[in-house]
Amino acid sequence: MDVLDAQFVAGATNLGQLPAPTFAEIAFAGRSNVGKSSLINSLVRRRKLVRTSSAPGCTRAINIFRVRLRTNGDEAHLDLVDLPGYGYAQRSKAERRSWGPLIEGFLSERPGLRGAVVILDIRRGPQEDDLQLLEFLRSVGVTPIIVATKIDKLPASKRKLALAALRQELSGAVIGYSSVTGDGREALWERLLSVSSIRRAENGAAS
Ligand SMILES: Nc1nc2c(ncn2[C@@H]2O[C@H](COP(=O)(O)OP(=O)(O)O)[C@@H](O)[C@H]2O)c(=O)[nH]1
Ligand SMILES: [Mg+2]
Repeated sequence: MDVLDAQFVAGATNLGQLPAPTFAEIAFAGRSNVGKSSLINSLVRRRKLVRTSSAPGCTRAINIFRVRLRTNGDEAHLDLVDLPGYGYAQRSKAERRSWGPLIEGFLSERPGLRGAVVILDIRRGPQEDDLQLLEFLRSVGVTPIIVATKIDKLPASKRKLALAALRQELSGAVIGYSSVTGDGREALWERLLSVSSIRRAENGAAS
């Protein structure tokens, strides 16, 4: 799997501003500062495609990035959708409430959405709002792809145990990831391609 190209397509602070979907889409969601932008940059191997920040909570828009990739000798496109971070405690309640409809509206109404990557910090595990998001995804039938990031912050001896505990707590698959070392990148791409039906389609009919 090679990323041939990745570029910003559109950003919007309300759903009506978004362009109609063109290719399969995967959403990325997580608490502010969990490492969502870094994860997208690491996936596409562009250091600065998505702005990362040490001042949390400053991305309020939905941003779409288009990736052109090659897998099994064929080219395909996939749109990665960076959703606003949630759960930033220092924001006002009113401001936090205003984000819910944007995130939930996108996840429930966007045709062509194939799955949602839910990003957790391996050191903290799921917080209440992460669990709410997972429940919401279940209720609208969007496939969750759970990623535990920043695994480089744990000593290697503790990673396996932490991942096993998370898998048990969430009763499902959890992909360990580090945007610093690239650990987990292949596993996550494999999951994204399969959820997007890109791999299956390309193995079958020519396009
Ligand atoms: N050590 C380490 N730091 C990370 C990782 N991912 C993100 N960070 C750091 O965490 C902070 C927040 O990252 P960012 O991608 O902006 O988070 P976002 O708010 O969820 O988009 C930044 O200082 C990043 O450098 C990771 O995998 N490992
Ligand atoms: Mg970000």
